[in-house]
Amino acid sequence: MAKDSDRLSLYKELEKQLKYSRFLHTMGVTFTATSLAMRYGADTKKAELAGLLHDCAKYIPVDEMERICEEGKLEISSFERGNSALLHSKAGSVLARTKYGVTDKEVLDAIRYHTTGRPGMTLLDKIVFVADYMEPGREEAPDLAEVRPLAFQDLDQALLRILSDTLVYLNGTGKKIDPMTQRTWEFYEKMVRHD
Ligand code: DGI
Ligand code: FE
Ligand code: FE
Repeated sequence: MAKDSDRLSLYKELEKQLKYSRFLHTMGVTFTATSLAMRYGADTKKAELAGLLHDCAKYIPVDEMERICEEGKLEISSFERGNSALLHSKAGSVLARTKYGVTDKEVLDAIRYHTTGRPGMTLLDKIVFVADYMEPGREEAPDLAEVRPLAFQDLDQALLRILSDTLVYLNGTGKKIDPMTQRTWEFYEKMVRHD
């Protein structure tokens, strides 16, 4: 994304590739991530690029997502297999590299871990993860009115709050928790409570 014209063509391409509601969500994540990057001194261009591409694989059939991950040499755990909610982030990071020409590892990792997080997230990982949850188009989560201002005050506190609420939500729906989501929560629970 060296030139402004390249960036504009990426916006146009994603508008074509995504359902309109997903494109609007993508725009929301992009400008929210960019704003958080300004607040926390992260690279705004990287935040923009990761926000734009974070859900680029969302509408690919799940067997195709698996094929993309395998081609990209990303292992699929038995938990992830067949689960598009978990695989779209991994497949998205491969497509960001192979189809959209992203070479920056930080951007690729922020896309890859945007659904589960990971222990020891980078600042960019956190920004994309938090922006995905709180962008203005999101309405589902009950705690958004608190999370949104908190994200601009204390990013780690907001991250822990989102992880905790996601676990409660997943338990409520009977969905199984991915071991990576669980490990991420444990990591930040210890870190944020004891610092
Ligand atoms: O792609 P988005 O809808 O913008 O958001 P996302 O990438 O955070 O994906 C959210 C979906 O992923 C949502 O349906 C819940 C699901 N999810 C997140 N963590 C886990 C999970 N599903 C399972 N089974 N286990 C998890 O740990
Ligand atoms: Fe996603
Ligand atoms: Fe998203």
